[in-house]
Amino acid sequence: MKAVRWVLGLIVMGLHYLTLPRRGKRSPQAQQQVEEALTGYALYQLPTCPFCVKVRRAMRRLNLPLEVRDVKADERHRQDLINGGGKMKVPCLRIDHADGHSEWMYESSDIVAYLEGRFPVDK
Ligand SMILES: N[C@@H](CCC(=O)N[C@@H](CS)C(=O)NCC(=O)O)C(=O)O
Repeated sequence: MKAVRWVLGLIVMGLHYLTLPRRGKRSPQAQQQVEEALTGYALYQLPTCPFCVKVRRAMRRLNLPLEVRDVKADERHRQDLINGGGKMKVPCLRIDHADGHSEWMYESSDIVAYLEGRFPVDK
């Protein structure tokens, strides 16, 4: 089972790198504003999880260099996800709001839709 998962992960990563989407464009000022806003965001994920790859591809398409936290490589991130989000499931987008509370968004499609609405790129 571990070997099957490893091979599938390799295929997912290979396809991802072979078909990397083009980075979206914004004016330099708009990009700077976006990057400042992104300091409150982090994606909890696993490198070869296909749903996480889907979100990372959207991040690239939308030119969103937000922090990516690997829940397998770092036990603290795993614990933060379980304690804060309530379950060990990835991908999960953490949004730290100005009033101090954190929002934990699960489901790759919801995350992609949120990022597309919040940080559109120029056409
Ligand atoms: N419908 C979810 C599926 C996410 C999912 O199944 N993630 C797997 C990793 S590929 C996971 O975290 N599994 C752990 C679990 O469900 O407990 C999405 O689109 O985000």
